[in-house]
Amino acid sequence: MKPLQLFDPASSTYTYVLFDEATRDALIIDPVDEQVERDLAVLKQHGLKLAWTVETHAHADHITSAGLLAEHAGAKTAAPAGCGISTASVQLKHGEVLRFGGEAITALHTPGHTAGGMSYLWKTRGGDHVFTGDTLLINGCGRTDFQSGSAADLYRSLTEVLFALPDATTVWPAHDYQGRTHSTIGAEKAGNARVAGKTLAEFVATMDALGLPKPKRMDEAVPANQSSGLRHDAGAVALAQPDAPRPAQGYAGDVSAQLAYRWWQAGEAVLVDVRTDAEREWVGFVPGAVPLAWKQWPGMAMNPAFDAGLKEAVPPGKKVVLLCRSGVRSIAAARRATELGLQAYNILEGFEGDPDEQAHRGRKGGWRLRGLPWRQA
Ligand SMILES: N[C@@H](CCC(=O)N[C@@H](CS)C(=O)NCC(=O)O)C(=O)O
Ligand SMILES: [Fe+2]
Repeated sequence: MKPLQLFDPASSTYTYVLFDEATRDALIIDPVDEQVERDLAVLKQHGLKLAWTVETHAHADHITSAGLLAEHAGAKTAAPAGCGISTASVQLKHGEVLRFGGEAITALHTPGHTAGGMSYLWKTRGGDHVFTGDTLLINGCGRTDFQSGSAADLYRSLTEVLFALPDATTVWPAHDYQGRTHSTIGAEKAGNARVAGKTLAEFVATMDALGLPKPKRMDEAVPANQSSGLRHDAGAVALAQPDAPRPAQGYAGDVSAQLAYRWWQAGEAVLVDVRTDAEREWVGFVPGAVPLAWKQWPGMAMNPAFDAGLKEAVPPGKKVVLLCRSGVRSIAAARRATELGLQAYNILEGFEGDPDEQAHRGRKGGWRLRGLPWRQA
């Protein structure tokens, strides 16, 4: 098995899709926000279900699409525990394993480029692969002059952790600026210009003398990546702090699932489910909700299909209550519905699949509201 290797030319970033050939469960390493549509298309083309998004570190040069992929593909987010990525649902420690179908990767703490950075080892029948982030690049390595970087730590990560792997292990870096795609541990150990045959002191002197300019997007990218790429979404911030005042929030308000349920039962409100068709299909349908996907991809200002569908679904005089999985898209959609003249509410916290149904995911099982026995037989 080999990973699918995808490239973002703007930042020279490699994104990797790993999957189990039998179950089609997949994991994506270092996805880039501008490439989210491409990545969703790749998943679809290969018939994959995205189980995890994984970061090697909090990147300084581009913004992750982890949060978007969690929303659009139902993935869970994982990141190294020491990277300050507080929104990731799994905070990985050294030696921990992430499973996707019958496959698994193991987290290896490889600090130096950043203090929390990790590499991931994927052992397959066809050979071993290591995803080295910016710890080990092809004939190079990540810089150590920002984000708690340390040349001495990087030297130890390279020589004691990565170079301790078998020589035949394929190396898949997070970047290459010269069009190279992969290498091996054996080749890097023997010939890497920065570290091969160098003492710690020589390596530190080389790194200290690099004098590279700061990445162009660093000030924007690091904080964004520490919230899985969702920092511009006021909804995500509001949900993280539900009691914070929200001036000019742009819609009628947040309601509990219970209140929404009562309005819906009484015929006062139309319930609109803004998740994608694929998500509904995979995670489950919400009984009584009108399906109307809200697309919130980068650069997408207009959503004409949503506008038209909403006007058709909501008769005059009725409220509209919007729901999604985590409550991010439903807030954006509620703002849009308000602009269209509707009295629009957001369901706080969104919906989650019924835990009893988890074993049967993909079977169009019923959903339930958090804390409410609202199920479809
Ligand atoms: N020119 C790039 C910056 C590239 C850069 O600094 N890359 C980091 C990885 S985030 C690095 O470690 N580069 C190592 C090197 O260029 O040797 C930008 O503005 O984004
Ligand atoms: Fe980096």
